[in-house]
Amino acid sequence: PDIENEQCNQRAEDNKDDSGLTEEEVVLNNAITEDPDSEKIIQRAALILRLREGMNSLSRVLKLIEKYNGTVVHLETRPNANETAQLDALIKIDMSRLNMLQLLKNLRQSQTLEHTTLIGEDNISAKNPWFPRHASELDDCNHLMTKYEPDLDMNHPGFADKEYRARRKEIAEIAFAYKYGDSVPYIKYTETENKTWKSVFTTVQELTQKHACAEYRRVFKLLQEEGLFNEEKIPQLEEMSKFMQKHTGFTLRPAAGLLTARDFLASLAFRIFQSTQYIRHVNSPFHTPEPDAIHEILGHMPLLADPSFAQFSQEIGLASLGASDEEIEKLSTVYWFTVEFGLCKEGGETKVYGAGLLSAYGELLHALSDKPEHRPFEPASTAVQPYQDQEYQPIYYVAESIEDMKDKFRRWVSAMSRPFEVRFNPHTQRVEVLDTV
Ligand code: HBI
Ligand code: NLE
Ligand code: FE
Repeated sequence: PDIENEQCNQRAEDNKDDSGLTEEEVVLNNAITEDPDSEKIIQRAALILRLREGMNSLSRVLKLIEKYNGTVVHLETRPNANETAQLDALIKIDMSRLNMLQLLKNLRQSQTLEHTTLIGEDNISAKNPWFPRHASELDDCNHLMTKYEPDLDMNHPGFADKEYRARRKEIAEIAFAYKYGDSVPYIKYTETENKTWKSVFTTVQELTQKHACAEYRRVFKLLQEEGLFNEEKIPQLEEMSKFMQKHTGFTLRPAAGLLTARDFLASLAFRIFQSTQYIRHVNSPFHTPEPDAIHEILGHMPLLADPSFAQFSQEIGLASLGASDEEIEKLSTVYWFTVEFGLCKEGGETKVYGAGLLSAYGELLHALSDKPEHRPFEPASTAVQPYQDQEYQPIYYVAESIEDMKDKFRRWVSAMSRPFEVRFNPHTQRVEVLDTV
């Protein structure tokens, strides 16, 4: 056995350089010596070990972790499927990077390996993704999707209009410069922009009387009474923000354009709505494929000032934090068929609560006609229904009521596989994470 061990050590030696480190350890080591903070940076890692002498081996490993000033944050064992005298263990530890390297070296050395085998190691950051924990961190959640921009899309009504494109840029700059805590900058809208508003507003005002859900009509009236909604001029986002804050705590921050679904949904977790501030092109007042301030103000803001709808909006936002890409896709599809294009029943009639319909009368009338298909809202199937974001929808989902839609959503979303839970603490305005792994 001694000879065998000798050979074994010799082979291990062959892979090492003069300093006695393997190649990957050298790389890691170099990174660490260049980084004066490596002693201070505590990282979390997961080790999967085979413990050859069961609990005895476990106590050796734990002593070793203690020696390197590590903290065990999670420990699980189970009998090895093939060799019941052995245990497999999952140990998650917090430890400085420098000590982590030493610990891994030690675990790999033959002395420790007689008792344990290091099967896997993982810096678990993939399972612990970054997401904003406080509204101030939304300053980093403003990634745009390059879709339907007048500079890029030849079908955009503003594509050939140089002046329009320059105006869009000017207003986008305001959003890029915005930082948490600022009030939303005032925009002096042009005569043309106010004219566009007027033509949309007067039609929406008339149509929503008859076709919008009761929750929308209630707040719309309030906004008119307070003078914020009138046909003459586009309301300022800062004033809309103050109005919503008074009713539900929702506030606004300016967005430069269509944001990624992840960034857009994240802000909702903090009861913050990222709103565009530019106005659609004057040649297409009644429908635009991309969000603009008219869509945000007429479509979204009345319902964001409704307590129950605001609650739903925050819950879909909280569900998105740290979700996988696949889950984000499902959440944004549900968002699309509810918040953007939802229909609901009300006293035997079908009404509209989707913002994309409330701000686009062409599509509103289409949605309520017998042309498109109406299906009952069911989160699991709705979440995987491909949708159309250039033209009118061929399918709409009808909820029994907004309240019922919210209940169904809650039941569905609670089965999502995120390995932790989040909750919003209104006192600190922070999202708290409860590890359930
Ligand atoms: N970005 N600025 C902005 N406004 C929206 O309404 C919006 C968005 N990004 C994505 C999005 N809406 C939704 O369609 C879902 O993907 C969440
Ligand atoms: N089609 C809507 C409108 O014209 O107001 C905007 C939809 C944004 C998703
Ligand atoms: Fe929208």
